[in-house]
Amino acid sequence: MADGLTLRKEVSTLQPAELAALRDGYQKMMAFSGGDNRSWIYWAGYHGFPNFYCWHHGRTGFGDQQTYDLFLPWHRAYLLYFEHTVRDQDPAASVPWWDWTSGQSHTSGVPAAFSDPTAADGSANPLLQGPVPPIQGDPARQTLRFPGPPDQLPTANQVTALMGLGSFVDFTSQVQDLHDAVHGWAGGTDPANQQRSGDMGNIGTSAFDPIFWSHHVMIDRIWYLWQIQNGNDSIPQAYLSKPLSPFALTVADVLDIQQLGYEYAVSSVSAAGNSNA
Ligand SMILES: [Cu+2]
Repeated sequence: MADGLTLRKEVSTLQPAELAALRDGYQKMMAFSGGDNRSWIYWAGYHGFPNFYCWHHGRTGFGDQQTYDLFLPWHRAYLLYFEHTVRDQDPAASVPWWDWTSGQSHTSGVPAAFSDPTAADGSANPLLQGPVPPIQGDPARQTLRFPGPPDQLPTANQVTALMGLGSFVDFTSQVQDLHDAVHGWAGGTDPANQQRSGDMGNIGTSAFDPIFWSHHVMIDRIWYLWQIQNGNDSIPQAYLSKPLSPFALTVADVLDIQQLGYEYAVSSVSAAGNSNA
């Protein structure tokens, strides 16, 4: 783009060349071995196994007995670094959001971009599955999904209701509940083996599934739309200086997405029926 911002789009609106660039970037990351800081396994390993840096719901730990919920800012920083890594492999790629409120998602479930076994050129689709390293004696493997019924995904009305929450603390809690529901929906349980569940439902391995990133871009975009409507004044003061480890950013550093170098496309497929420009 002319202004140098990376434009994130809804996955079903990607042009063939944009989808090919995304697949190329992911494929190249997946080809590096796990110890390489350009690899899929390396980046997914910040969220869950083996490093577990991710934030979900409130917790203490800053030495002041206060509960903090850094879910939204932490994942914004994480997506930013991940997207830089993807773009190092293919500069034409950006990480799209998956609008799980869309009519298409409520009819077909997981978007074809993520569920097709092959890419346009007939090669294996790197958005279908991601590599998981050996964990506790289990061998290396690929991620699995057992998605639920499409009409059980959260609705646009549920997202619209969140926009009316004036308090950041309320908003972050309730948007996480929708986020949790989509993780559980996409992971699901193997109908042929009730003991086996999909990775999206498991904090330890969800980030190895390529759809994780587009689910979190959807959440990040909902936060961005909420920020346009509600501003940042309700974020508790004590949050602002908190570090988003292991990233060299604080909460205050990630409040302005344009300053971070990216922007969301205005889309007809828009959560909350909101267009933002
Ligand atoms: Cu998540």
